[in-house]
Formats: sequence, C-alpha cells, structure tokens
Amino acid sequence: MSAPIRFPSDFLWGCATSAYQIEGSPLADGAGPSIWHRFTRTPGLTRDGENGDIASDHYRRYKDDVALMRRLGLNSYRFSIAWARVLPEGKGRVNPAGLAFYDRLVDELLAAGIAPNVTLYHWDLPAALDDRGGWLTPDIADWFADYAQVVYRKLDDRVKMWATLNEPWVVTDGGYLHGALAPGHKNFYEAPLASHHLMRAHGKAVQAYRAEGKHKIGLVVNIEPKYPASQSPEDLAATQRADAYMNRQYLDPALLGSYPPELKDIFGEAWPDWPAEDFALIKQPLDFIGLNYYTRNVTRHDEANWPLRASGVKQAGATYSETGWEVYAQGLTDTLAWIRDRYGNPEIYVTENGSAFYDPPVAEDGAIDDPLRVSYLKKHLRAVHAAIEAGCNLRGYYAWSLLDNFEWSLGYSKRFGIVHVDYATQQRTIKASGKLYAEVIASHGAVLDGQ
Ligand code: GBH
Repeated sequence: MSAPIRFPSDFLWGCATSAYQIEGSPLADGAGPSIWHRFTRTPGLTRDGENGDIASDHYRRYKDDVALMRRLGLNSYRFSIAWARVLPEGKGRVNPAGLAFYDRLVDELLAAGIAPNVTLYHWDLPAALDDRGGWLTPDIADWFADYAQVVYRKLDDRVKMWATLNEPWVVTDGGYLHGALAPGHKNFYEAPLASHHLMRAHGKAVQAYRAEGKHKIGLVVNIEPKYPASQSPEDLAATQRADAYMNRQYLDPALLGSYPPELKDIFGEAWPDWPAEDFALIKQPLDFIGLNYYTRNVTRHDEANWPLRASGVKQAGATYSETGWEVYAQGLTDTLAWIRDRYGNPEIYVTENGSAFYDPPVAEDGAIDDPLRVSYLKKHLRAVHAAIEAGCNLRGYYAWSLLDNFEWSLGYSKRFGIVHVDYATQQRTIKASGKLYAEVIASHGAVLDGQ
C-alpha cells in the first residue's frame, strides 16, 4: 500500500504556455517580427503553411484566459515574453506598448491570486537579431542580458519566478542541426556554437538578474531518460551518448561547470575547444531548475542516425501519444531522482508535462471527453508525488498546456490543451482533463488516491 496522496499546501499548481504559440497578433502595437513569423512564411516549413498570426488569440483575450485559470483553481501560470514585442529590433529601442501587454497580464494574474512564472526566451528570436547571426554570434549573450534587464526592471516588483531559456536543446537540435524549427538551419558545425552561446546568454542574464532582481531565477530544460535497449556495449555506449546530448549538455555546464565528454565523440571536429573562462560565466548559482518532461527513450546503437549514432526503440504494449511519444510516467520519477542525485537536489519545478491526443468534438452537453489525456495526467501527477516522497525538492507542477495552441512546425494539428480551443470561434471549453486537474488542485491530490 502506498501512502495517501496529499501534496504540500504551498505546492504550485499551474499551466504553461508560450508567447508565439498562443498570443496571435505578432506584429501588434509596434512589435517586430520574430524568426517564427518568418519561418511560417516560408512555404513548406509548417504543416499546411499554418502560422501564429491568430493562434489562440490570447493577446486580445488574456482577461478571459486568466478567468479560466481561476476557474481551474491554478495558483501559478508560466508564460513567455516575446522578445520582439519588447525590443522590435532585438536590441536598442524599447517598445513601451509591447512591454505594457505583459504588465497588464501580470496585474490581471495577481488580481486573480495567480503567481506569474516568466520565461524570457521560448524560441521566438527577433528576426533582426537573426540577421546579425542569431545564436551563432557571441554578441547574443549581451543582447539577451540587455533585453532581460529591461523586462526585470518593469516586472520584478511583481514577478517572483523567472527562467532564462526554455529548452536550449530544442533550440539547437531543431533550429540549427536538423532544421525542423526556426531558423531552420541544418548545419553540424553551427549546432555546438548555438548551444554554447545559448548557455553564455543564460549566464549573462542570470548575472543581470542578480544586479536587478530580488526573487528567483532558473533554467528550463527538457529531459528524456535514456534506457539501454540491451546490455550490449554498443547499446550502452549509444545510451550514454544520447543522455549526454539531450540531458547533460545543458545541465552539466550550468550546474557543474563543464560539458559531458561524449559531446566531443558526437561532434568530432565540429566541437571546439571552449575558452575556460566561459564556464565561469555559464555556471551561475541558480534558484531552481525547471524540468519539462514528456516521454522517455529506449536507446540502441544505430550507425545510420547521424550524428548521434543512436535511436529510439518502440516498446511493445506501450501507449503512444499522437506525436508518437511513449507514455511512461515512471520516467518522470526517475528523472527527478536523477537530478536530485547528480546535481545535489536543487529546488525543482515540473515546468511542462502533457500530451497530444485526438480529441472528439464538443458534445451537445458541452463536454469534451479526452480519456487518454486524463489517464496521462493522473499517472504523471502520481509520479510527481512519488518523487516528493523520495525526497526530491519539488515545489510545483505546470501542465502543458492551458490551451490548445500552435504546435510549431506541426501547426494546429496537435492539441495539448486541457482547455479546447475552437479556432473558428476562439471559444474555450474545459476538457475532462481540465476538470480532473481542477479536482486534483482543490483536493491537494486526494482525488488521485486509489485511482
Ligand atoms: C515542448 O518541447 C515545448 O516547450 C513546447 O513549446 C511544445 O509545444 C511542447 O513541448 C509539445 O511539443 O520523438 O520520442 O524521440 C518538447 C520537447 C523534445 C519532447 C523531443 C519530445 C522527442 C521524443 N520534446 N522529444 S521522441
């Protein structure tokens, strides 16, 4: 018999979103274009040429959306700021009207008793900075810190949780190595540069925060535990490479001050010898780690999958979501325990967790039954509770996502929301998963007992 499920009374219960995925109105009120604005205007790069011009229209409906959060009982909300709304050219001139949107959002949240948790970068680089080299140029660390400082000065009186980057692995792997995400490069030699400058930018933005800010700042990473497909030396080595590439590439320099040695093995001559002083910049004391967890990976050696020479093995009998990711809640407990042990039990939040499944249309009585997402959510919340029981310093959980939204190159074809969005009318409908989440929050988890 496991212990009854009761989450701490000060546990943060939230939902997460990101600017380009929900806001719409990307050029409103003097905002500059981002790399996603451009990417979606290049034919063939997103499904059906879909873009974030309207998305979930949150830029105009944010008050309704905060009311929705209140109905769900959230006490925190994680969102990101669009850099190019604040600085249309990415640096230099501030656009007060862009900053004012986030100012209003923060006030609306606080009036509803919801603590804002702000991410400074969720993939929407100002296009003007991409023109100057984007994440490939060392200058970007200063550009990012300058932007961050503008935002801290405006919002740190009310925002108590900040994150620098969302998922630097995805920025590099999707944006610079395989090209599925903006800016769409496929360049082996660029990937290590982008990674390194992301981490330098993270370090500078944390330094800037220590000079300005009074609260907490952290880094958000995506982690997928890598389990070997067999005990063969080849599969074990492939598993280590996959783990180094996705899971240790960012946390190790940020928290331990060095890169995993496997990266040299993966990137060969494309992996530079980094200046030693960069690591002092990258390794800044952090107040928390944000963990985005979706799935695991069972890994085998695969010479054909360049440059990692490793690939995932599908598991018989497992459930796969509509994005093809295995549902594996134990991996969340395992990942939290791994971070606890490897990095000295830092304060941690699950900053994203969720799933895309086919949703039926809204029923006549207004209900949306999404049993697979309900099951995913229950299993992962139990996994989170198990990690707390196992001594992880875990303080909050954010479901991805509040709303159905623009799923990057997959357009609107994948729905991750616990609230359904009818894109023709922008009407919001709380799905069964959203109702379940509200019950979990209201009962401090007790509703999960015995299920
Ligand atoms: C998040 O990243 C993003 O932060 C968010 O913007 C996005 O909408 C959300 O996920 C949903 O996609 O194919 O089995 O090898 C997710 C990071 C990294 C998770 C790649 C899935 C591949 C699993 N993803 N990973 S698999």
